[in-house]
This record gives sequence, structure tokens and C-alpha cells, in this order.
Amino acid sequence: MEYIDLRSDTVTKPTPEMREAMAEAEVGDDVYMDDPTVNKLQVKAASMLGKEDSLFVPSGTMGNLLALLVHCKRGDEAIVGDKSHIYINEAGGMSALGGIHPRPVINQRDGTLALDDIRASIQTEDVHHTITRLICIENTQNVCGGVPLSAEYTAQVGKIAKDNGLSFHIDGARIFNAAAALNVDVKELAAPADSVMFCLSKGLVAPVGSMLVGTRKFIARARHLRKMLGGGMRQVGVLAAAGLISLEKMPGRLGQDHARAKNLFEGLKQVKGLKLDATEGSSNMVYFDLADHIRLTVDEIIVEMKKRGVLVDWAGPRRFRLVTHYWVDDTGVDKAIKGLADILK
Ligand code: TLP
Repeated sequence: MEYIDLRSDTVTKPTPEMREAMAEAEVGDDVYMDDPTVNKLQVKAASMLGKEDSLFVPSGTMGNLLALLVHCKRGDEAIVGDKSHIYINEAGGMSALGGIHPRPVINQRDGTLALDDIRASIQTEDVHHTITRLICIENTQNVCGGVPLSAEYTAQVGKIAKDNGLSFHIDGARIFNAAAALNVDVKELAAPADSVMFCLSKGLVAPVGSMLVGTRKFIARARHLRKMLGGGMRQVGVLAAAGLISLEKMPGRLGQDHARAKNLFEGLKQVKGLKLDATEGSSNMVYFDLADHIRLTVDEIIVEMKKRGVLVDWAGPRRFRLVTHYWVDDTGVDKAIKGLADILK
């Protein structure tokens, strides 16, 4: 059976055009910086984000970790959202591998970290305290509903960082979704940050890979650390070729995924037994909870949906997240709404 896969946008398989480009990619040893396709991708990514340089990395997790490792020394503190991917979904890499102390700040319902909370979390000079080095935000904020954070907000965080001599990193796994949702150039969202990680392998449809962007000096250090972590990938132009198509073809179509998420949100609002929040559906994600009277467990619903040809994933004991992407069309959205309505009736 051909499934409609709404578990994540990480499930996106390469398009036929990507597969062709991958097969024909010119390659070289990227540890020698000899892979022309990787070099082209890195130049393009840096220019699109408005930064000096960029680095192709195997995953978003490694991109974020490299940023943390470059910005912070062992024992330093990084301010992170309490619902951020860095804090809850990266296996504690920052502390396990970097000795970096996370300082969690509450993510508000709109995905932001309150500016006063950020200010209050910056450590004062005191022998008891860690040294604050870095502020991290996530755009779009995944767990808060795939919500985009505005350029104005990002600039305010950037100003706090600057005023306090801190570095500023954006986990922009879906920053192109944020740019599409806000109708701004992605450069505006990236401008206040010292570094941004974004994923090619989510809404941008590439099979593998993320980009880390920043200054030339920052990227040189990140390249060294990527090698240390075993991320020197040799003839990786076969993957970069797909990434180039991601950057050329995919940002312009993300609005379609967002429109489908909105339709999904509106459709699911009519299904009795589901509780949806207003912010949800603002980019390519729809989160919802099961109403108290629903006796079925999330696992039972996942199994029932699969029987109806739709893959969904849980996001909590009574919570789901559905994600639209390139391979989900209007029929897929209808199928998901009808499936849930049928199971919960
Ligand atoms: N997110 C995945 C899961 O890991 C939860 C998903 O399905 O959403 N930052 C953010 C905001 C992310 O959502 C993710 C992946 C990453 C970083 C990590 O990217 P990868 O999976 O490439 O390491």
C-alpha cells in the first residue's frame, strides 16, 4: 500500500529530478574540499542566508552540536528553550560531548523565549556561576506548533546577545518554512544571528543533510570539529546534488505545504474528540490532543490510521503531530481527516 506519511517532513524521499542529479553529480574528496558539488552547495547556502560561509553536515543534530561546540567552551552555559530540539531531542550532546551547561528558558505558547526571561537568565559575574556564552532559539519552533518567529523578535534577541557580549545561534531546521509563513526573505531571519543551522532533509525534500552557516572563521572551526566527530564525508557531492535542488526549487513551494496544513487543521477542528489550538497549523505542522472522553490510546489510533493508509505519530501520551510536506497532496489531507473522523466516531 502507498501510505500518506504525516509522521514528519523528515520522511521526504528525493524527487526524480534529485535522483537524476545525484546519479550524475560531479564528486571529489570533500575532506580535501575537492568536491565541486559540495562547494557549490556551500556557496549557495551561505549566499541565500546572507552569511560568509557554510558547511554541509550529515544532520541537523550535528549542525547544532557543532555550533554549540564552536561558540562555547567546556563549562560555559548556553540559553536554550525548554521545548527546543537542542534541549530535549539531541540526546544531551551539548553536555555529553561539549561539557556545555544548558540553561533552559520557558518557550512561550508562540514559540518565543520571553525577552525578560532571556535577560534574567544571563549569569552575573560570581564565582558560583557558570559563564553565559550563547543564546539559542528555534525557528520554526517545532514543539510549540511549528510556529514561525518574526524577524523583529529575532532582532531583539540579537540585540540582547550583542549588548551582553554573547553569541547567538538559530536552530533553523525549518527556517525556510518560517520565511514562507512570514513572507520575508530568509536572510532577514538569519541576519541577527552569528550562526544558523538549517535542514535540507525536511521540507526542502533532500534525502540527507543540513547546512551550518556563519562567518568564515566560525565555519573553519566547525569544519575541524566536524572531522573530529567523524563527519568528513568524502565524495558527498552525490548528496549535495540533491541539496542544490532543494535550495533552487523547494523554498518557493513551501506555501503549498502550509496551505495543506491549514486545511488539515480546519478539517480536524470538525472532528469530535480532538482538541486543537489556535496557533497550530501556522506552518507545516498540526498538533492536537485527544479529548478526555476518548478511550482509544494513541497507539491504537496509530494502528487504525495505518490500516486506512495514513501514517501518523504521537507527540505525547494523548497528543499527535501531523506534518505536511512535498509528498502530501490534497487527497492525502482528506484521507487523514476522514480516517480520524471514522476512528473517533
Ligand atoms: N526533528 C525531528 C525529530 O528529531 C523530532 C522531527 O521529526 O521533527 N532541529 C529541529 C527543530 C528539528 O525538528 C530537528 C529534527 C532537528 C533539529 C534535527 O535534525 P536531524 O534529524 O537532521 O538531526
